[in-house]
Amino acid sequence: MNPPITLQERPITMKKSLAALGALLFAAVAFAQTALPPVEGEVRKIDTEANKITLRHGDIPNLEMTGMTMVFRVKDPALLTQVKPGDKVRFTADKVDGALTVLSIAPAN
Ligand SMILES: [Cu+2]
Repeated sequence: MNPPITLQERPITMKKSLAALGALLFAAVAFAQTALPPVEGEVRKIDTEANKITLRHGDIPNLEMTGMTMVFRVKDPALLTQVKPGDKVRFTADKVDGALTVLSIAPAN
């Protein structure tokens, strides 16, 4: 005698709902990463060798920072070709592997 089909289908349904949950979590994480608030700033110095940029910046709510001038690491070296010292910019920053990192940057005007 064969077991009823419904008993075999159950684990498959379970797997499907777990996959759906996983996709939802992934989407939530992706959204959280793209939802960083844009910050006003001005480029003071660019160091392409060290992959770093010095920015005078306004408030960065997600890092609980008020305005100051400081050095950031840059996530992608290509970002340093988008701006030059003296540029007014808009950027996003977050802590990546313990380092304050610029994730996006573009001239403000
Ligand atoms: Cu700062």
